[in-house]
Amino acid sequence: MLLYAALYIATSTARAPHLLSSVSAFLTSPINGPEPNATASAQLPKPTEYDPKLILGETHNTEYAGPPAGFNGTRRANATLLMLVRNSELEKAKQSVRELEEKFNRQFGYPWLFLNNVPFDKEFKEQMSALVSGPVTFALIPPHHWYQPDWIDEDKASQSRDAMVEQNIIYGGAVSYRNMCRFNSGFFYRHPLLQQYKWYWRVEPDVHFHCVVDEDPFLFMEEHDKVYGFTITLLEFEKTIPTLWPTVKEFIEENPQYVAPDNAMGYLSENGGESYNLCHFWSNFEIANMDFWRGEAYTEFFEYLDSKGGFYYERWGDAPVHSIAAALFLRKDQIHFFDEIGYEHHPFTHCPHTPGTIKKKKCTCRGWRSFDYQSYSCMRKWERIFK
Ligand SMILES: Nc1nc2c(ncn2[C@@H]2O[C@H](COP(=O)(O)OP(=O)(O)OP(=O)(O)O)[C@@H](O)[C@H]2O)c(=O)[nH]1
Ligand SMILES: [Mg+2]
Repeated sequence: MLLYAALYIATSTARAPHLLSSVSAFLTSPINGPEPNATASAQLPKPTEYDPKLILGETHNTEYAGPPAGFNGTRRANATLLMLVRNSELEKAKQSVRELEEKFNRQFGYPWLFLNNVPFDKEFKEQMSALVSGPVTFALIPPHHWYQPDWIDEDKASQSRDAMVEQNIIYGGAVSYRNMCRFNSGFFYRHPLLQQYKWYWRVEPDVHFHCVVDEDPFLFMEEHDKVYGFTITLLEFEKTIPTLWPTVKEFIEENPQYVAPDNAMGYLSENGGESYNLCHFWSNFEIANMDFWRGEAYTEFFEYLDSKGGFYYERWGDAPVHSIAAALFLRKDQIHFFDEIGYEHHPFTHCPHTPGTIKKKKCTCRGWRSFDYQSYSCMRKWERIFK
């Protein structure tokens, strides 16, 4: 294992010398101390204990020669399969990976990248490497991309957490969940190992892929000028985002130049943007172009939201943050609904509804189980903007 790590660091830094300078920059950046509130996350090891070389990751299965001929032959997009995960979620992560490999990746051969805020353990790396068809990298998140920044007023944040616990709001008391939402909103695409990629498919532990994916979704996106792809759209818990929409409105009043013509505001709002209808794309599944997150509009947007502290003073999720940005800063036709990808993240399942697709894609889900037209879904609001 150590040999792999040494070899990988040697080869990756030789190929990309900027990685080393990025790591030095991370090392000199301010890093938070332990989290002050007595929540589960406060028990995490302090970020400074880890070897910064772990940020550059450890790659396994480097001898992989590529997928068998067929499908797209050897043409592949500049893409990675991406999972943020904890060591304790190994079995659930394996379940997701096994299904995506079987339904898609064994034929396409995209690399996997696993990210974690603590180092991956030996068991996780060994078992996952045995499961995937191609190269797989395990890497640490730079601490200052993860932990609550020290400019956050912790008294105010902890009062808000306590109030959310009182109201039984899911993950209302968790600092670690907030770290995760902020990381997924504004940092994952800045990880040094993601710089080489344009596209990612976000995968979570314990999800199901119900249909054969025999057309490359990355190439589809690229060839059809798509930027953001989803399978499930639903309503957000309002109590987790009370000031998000007013903040978005302030941002777009100050920066109207970022709002795209022919955007998807009609999906987000019933009254032209006066109020938010809570619709968002469920971001535990995303296939998207990171150039969008890295671009000026989203960078300014994320910085603006982050500066208001709502990831900690409330519990802003990456799903509404990504969705609102995609819906406002992209043309609506740059957002793609992947009907043919049967997908399940408890408690919701999307099963294809285009006639003939369930049979054609050998789906194991039943159409009637599909969440798409249930009351909590926003699919009708998505569809209405194309009528
Ligand atoms: N490394 C790491 N990953 C985390 C942490 N918290 C959440 N994640 C990952 O972030 C993603 C989202 O977290 P989940 O716990 O699935 O949150 P959720 O989907 O809103 O809620 P669930 O209904 O519990 O699935 C998953 O890929 C988790 O594995 C953390 O503290 N550390
Ligand atoms: Mg989840």
